[in-house]
Amino acid sequence: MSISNRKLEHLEITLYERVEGFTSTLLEDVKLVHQALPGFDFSDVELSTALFGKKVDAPIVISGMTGGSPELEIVNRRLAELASKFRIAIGVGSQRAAIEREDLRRSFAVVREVAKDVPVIGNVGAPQIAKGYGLKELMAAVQMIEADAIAVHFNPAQEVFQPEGEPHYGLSILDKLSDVSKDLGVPIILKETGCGFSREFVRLAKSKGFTYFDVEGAGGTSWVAVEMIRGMRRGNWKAEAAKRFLDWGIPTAASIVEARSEAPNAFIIGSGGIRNGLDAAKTIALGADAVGLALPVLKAAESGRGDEFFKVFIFEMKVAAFLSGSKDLRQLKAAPLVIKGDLLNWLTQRGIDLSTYLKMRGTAHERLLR
Ligand code: IPR
Repeated sequence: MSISNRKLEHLEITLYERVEGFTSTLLEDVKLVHQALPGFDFSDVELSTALFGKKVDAPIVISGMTGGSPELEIVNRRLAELASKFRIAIGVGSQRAAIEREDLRRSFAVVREVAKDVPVIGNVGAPQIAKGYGLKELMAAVQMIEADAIAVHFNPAQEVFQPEGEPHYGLSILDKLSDVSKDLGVPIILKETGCGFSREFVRLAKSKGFTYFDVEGAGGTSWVAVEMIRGMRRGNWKAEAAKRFLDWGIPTAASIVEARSEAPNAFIIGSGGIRNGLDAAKTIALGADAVGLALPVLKAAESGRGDEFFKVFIFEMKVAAFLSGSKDLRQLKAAPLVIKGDLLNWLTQRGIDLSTYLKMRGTAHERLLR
């Protein structure tokens, strides 16, 4: 099957089949502590910040989803219109198809055409780095959309169940990327795809100089489910095994803490199952600098409810900030939190001391907020 047809099938499956709800983000185990006297008016809450050198009205990224087939240009156009209107960042789906076939570039380039003044994030897969992509291909991806940063997606769980998958995940990937990053001119964001980054991964990546992470933990779209469905349609034997891995991965809330505890000064995007503005506020308070979300935006945009979606989402974020006594993002990053249940259990077993962690989170990000 061509890459283009796979892109169309991915979009159709994520829109119309069940691909989420197999496990939790564990954000329900995070409680922001209510403050009866916030100390300012609701209208004073300010969420604006800078991401990748550009001002945004809120620390929100429409995560990279699609592109790579002519039919997908309209989908990316709708997403870009939302990014532009709400002045938030936007990513594109894997650009591999268009790096390999120039005629597919428009389906990505439309994002920059429409979202002129907001951060736009490119995207290529780590297996392609393992198989030979280098500076030339990453430059092509950056130039295609005048990207402000490029995400390299790590998707071993998806590739291993993908009927035509390429689970190439040797350690050399990070070394090659680290080399490329010296001449690329834009930051490289290491991005998981629904299974989260562990503290071991972040420690290793940090030792090689990486400072941007998009954790995309478990609790949102399962790409194992997407490939299971594709496998079932083709009678592929791996589909049966995929059923056992539908809830695989590090829950988003746990992954944020794992990442931040290893990299206090990194720029961390919290993503994976963020479905409303309260989730988003908790994500920031837990240690993320920005939040990423995909499927709910896609569904809202495709049904003409994108404006309404972001209006409510940003309102909810502001309400959570107001009621936790946080006038801006700096205060939200240090807002009092109670962590309970499975998340507390997870962090304890992973050797993360919560009182030490809660004291260190929310410091020293400003350097990277350029
Ligand atoms: P490629 O890079 O091969 O086009 O990506 P894919 O089809 O294996 O998966 C893309 C979806 C991921 C990024 C969640």
